[in-house]
Amino acid sequence: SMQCFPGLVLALSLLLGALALLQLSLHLRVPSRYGKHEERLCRPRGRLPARCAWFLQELPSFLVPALLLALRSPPRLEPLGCRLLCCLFCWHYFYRTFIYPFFTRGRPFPLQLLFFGMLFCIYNGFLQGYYLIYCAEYPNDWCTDIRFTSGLLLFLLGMGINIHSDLLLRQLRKPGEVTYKIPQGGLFTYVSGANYFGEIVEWFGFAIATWSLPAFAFAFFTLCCIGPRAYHHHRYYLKTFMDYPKSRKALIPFVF
Ligand code: NDX
Repeated sequence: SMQCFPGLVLALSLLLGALALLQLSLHLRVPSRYGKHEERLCRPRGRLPARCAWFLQELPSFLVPALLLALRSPPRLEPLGCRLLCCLFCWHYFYRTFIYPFFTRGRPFPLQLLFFGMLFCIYNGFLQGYYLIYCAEYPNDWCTDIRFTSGLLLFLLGMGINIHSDLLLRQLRKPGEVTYKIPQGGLFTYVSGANYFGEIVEWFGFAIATWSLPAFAFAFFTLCCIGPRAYHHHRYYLKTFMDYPKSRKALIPFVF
């Protein structure tokens, strides 16, 4: 059976951190070309309907850790690390893979980005899963540790904000519509990137609750990936809608 190679975890986490910096340097000025930041809309080739695309892209993030768990010798859910993986990471990606895509009303998604997105999800699913199953060790009273309780709270809060904001965005369109409107309600009252804010809070919560390098690397990647994207959404709205609420910030309520 598999065992823990701390060097592998360290190397993969550092590489994830490096990918985060690469992502930041590539997309700080120019947003990733999907959704509202894609110029050539009338090129149907090289795209997949949003539903298939998000399903396929996010599936490995659920499947890889779930497979790693299934391959583990029983009792599979005995160590706390495995339970954390199962309940937090796989729970989020269950939502993102099996629920979110089936309700999305997004535009068709570019195949090329889908390919890299899938690779990313395989990589990250393996890293988080491998670490929590084979490497993580927690003291018996971890569940009452302030890092665990506060991290879990942040995770749940972030997930709630993320799911609620995704729902508000979806309700802006009727089925088949592809136009953009001003998001209203929930945290959108304060920021343009409410769904991104929730997702970032969620993964920093996960990092604090698991107190692990791979999880901090992933939280950092999320910040570098969708933080700038929230800013680009914000600029898009200001440019497009004359009546866009002036007090609304890009990502962090009242701050930025
Ligand atoms: N997928 C994470 N980099 C990404 C896909 C692309 O889950 O090679 C990161 C994720 C990947 C990226 C992923 C990683 C980096 C990649 C990149 C491609 C290239 C890049 C691989 C994996 C790369 C290097 C070189 C470094 C390796 O038509 P539409 O789609 O715009 O409709 C939208 C609609 N909507 C509106 N409708 C009406 N009126 C409005 N005003 C509207 N505004 C939006 O709402 C969508 O249907 C929907 C949501 O849109 P949007 O733009 O707000 O969110 P979106 O970016 O689509 O994300 C959806 C959810 C969201 O909850 C977000 O938090 C989460 O997924 N997410 C997204 C991206 C990354 C991520 C989470 C994470 O890092 N944890």
